[in-house]
Amino acid sequence: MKFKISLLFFVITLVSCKNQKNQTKEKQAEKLEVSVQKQENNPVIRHIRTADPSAHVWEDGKVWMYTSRDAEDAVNYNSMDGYRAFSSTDMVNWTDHGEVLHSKNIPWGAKGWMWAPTAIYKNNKYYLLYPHSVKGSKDDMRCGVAVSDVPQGPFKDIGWIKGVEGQWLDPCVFTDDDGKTYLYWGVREPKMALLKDNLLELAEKPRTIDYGYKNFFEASYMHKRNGIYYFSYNAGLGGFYAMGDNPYGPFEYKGGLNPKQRQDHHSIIDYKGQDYFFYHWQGWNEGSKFRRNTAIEYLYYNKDGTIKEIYATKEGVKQVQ
Ligand code: FUB
Repeated sequence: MKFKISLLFFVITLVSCKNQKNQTKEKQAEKLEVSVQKQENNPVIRHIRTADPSAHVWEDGKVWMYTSRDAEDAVNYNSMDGYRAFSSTDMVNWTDHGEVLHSKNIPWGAKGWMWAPTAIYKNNKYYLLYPHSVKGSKDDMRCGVAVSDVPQGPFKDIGWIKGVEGQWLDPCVFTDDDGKTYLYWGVREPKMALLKDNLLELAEKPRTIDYGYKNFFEASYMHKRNGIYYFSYNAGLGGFYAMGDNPYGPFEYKGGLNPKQRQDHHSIIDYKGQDYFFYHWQGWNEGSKFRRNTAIEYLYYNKDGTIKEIYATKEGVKQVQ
């Protein structure tokens, strides 16, 4: 009898232990799921502050991103100095290739004032184009050009684009399927022109872009998908866009792209069949308008080619396998 009771007690203990184990496993699984759902991938670069991301998928199949740099103690944009290159194959883990161009290596340039860069692969070389102030002046901003044989730099300055000296802000270069490269730029009034292949001269007189509205402020961007040309920009209070059927326009205004972002300076790529939106935001670790961080969101098109509005998230995008 004594033996039977002990055996019963042993079985009950065994069953309850098993139940407890199962419950713990379930709880652990639940926790894992919650932490997977809540994974915060934005901002994508955290060891330094980066802004104005110019993203590209180059010939090596990797995603490359060139950014400007915000100082940790910045209280204005004058102290922005030195562009950086980052690469990734999965959109979440980024290799920092370090500084690729600094104002001290630009013979004509002032210290600091290294604003939003853009990049292009042409003539079997990699180029950075960047708005930068001339030595001794802050108003005389030009569009510098620097070149490298490899995407990770360093880039060597080769001068500025002739014929458009003066107020320069935020160049964007776009190469169409026929190999022609266009330059977009401007503040308050967007401008564009065909570039010569040396990238140092315009091939025609600049034109003002007709985008069907009047809210342009800065950060012109051009990309093309399925024969549609998308001209996008920041209005100072959000990102907006317009669509057209050629690189010159006129473009038809379509409204918000990233409409709640005070300033975003975006770029757009397709990587492995998914579209991504790169931009900067201020919402992380005591960020401010001078202490910005690069972030990424998914971008989705509607059937008619228009773009679904994008909003900044902490989750960002998931790792590509
Ligand atoms: O990063 C400096 C300036 O702020 C850029 O040139 C603008 O696009 C804005 O992001």
